[in-house]
Amino acid sequence: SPDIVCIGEPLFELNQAKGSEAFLPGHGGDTSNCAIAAARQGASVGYVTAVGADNFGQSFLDLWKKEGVDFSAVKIDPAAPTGIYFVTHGPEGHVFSYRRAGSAASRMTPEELSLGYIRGAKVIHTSGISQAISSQAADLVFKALKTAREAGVLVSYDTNLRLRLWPIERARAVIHAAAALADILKTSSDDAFELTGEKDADKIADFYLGLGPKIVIVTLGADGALVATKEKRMVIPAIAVKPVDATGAGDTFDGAFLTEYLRSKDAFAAARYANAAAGLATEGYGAVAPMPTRSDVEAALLNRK
Ligand code: KDG
Repeated sequence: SPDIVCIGEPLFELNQAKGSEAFLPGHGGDTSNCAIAAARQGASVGYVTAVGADNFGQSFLDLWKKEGVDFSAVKIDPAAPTGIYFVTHGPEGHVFSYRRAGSAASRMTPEELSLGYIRGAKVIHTSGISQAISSQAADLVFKALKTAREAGVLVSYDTNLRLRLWPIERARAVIHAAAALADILKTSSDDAFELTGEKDADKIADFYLGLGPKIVIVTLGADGALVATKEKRMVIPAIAVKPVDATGAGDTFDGAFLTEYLRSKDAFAAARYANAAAGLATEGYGAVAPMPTRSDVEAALLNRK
């Protein structure tokens, strides 16, 4: 298996740049974004999902091939479409409109999960979105989390709360059950406020460390990210960027963080790297197109403060 195995749903993207009538085609889906971000940093990565036997599914297969993401565990479901979403940009930032109900990925079942692929990884990464798309997808994710834990594979989980996909009560119950099985838990101050009622980043970190993860990351938008373990915590400031679209920035953080964490086992150094990668990913439209490569991130760490 690849070192990093991501699990979830890719979404074909139609993104309307500010002041434009046209929608630019692109690729999104949080866990696919994470996989591609990790591959661009040089990691060995694979993806577990299902796509339809349609043009959008094919364009993802082409993309993963080009980016070096292993898709041997991707199922093609001839009876269901690949999910799509639209991104528009308003005064509050980006807005997502989903066309994903009944998608191929939402029809994946726990029985289809290749346990060997999970057990052979160094870390698996999944999210609240991967569990929100259907109850069988949620069950598949729980099975992957338990399989990974039993095999000594690290578990990374991003809360990625999307309240258009499920009600807060269910999101909270499922995400917190999953967080209790994670080694690395990333949330944002916005997600965590909805999920826990806490506004203070240290209290949010305390809450999630209390559920079991050894590393908790709370992203703080323009204020950077708080990285917390039981022994140590640190706020990593954001780098200077000219943001146009934050879509996929958090996923870029995840992919870059996991790549660096596997190399160095230093959560603070990995978060500093990931924070720079995420900043750069906001400087262009779309989730995947503006994701930086390793040399872009290394240059930004030297030149942008
Ligand atoms: O983090 C960006 C993702 O949210 C975006 O690519 C679409 O996966 C997506 C979702 O479900 O919102």
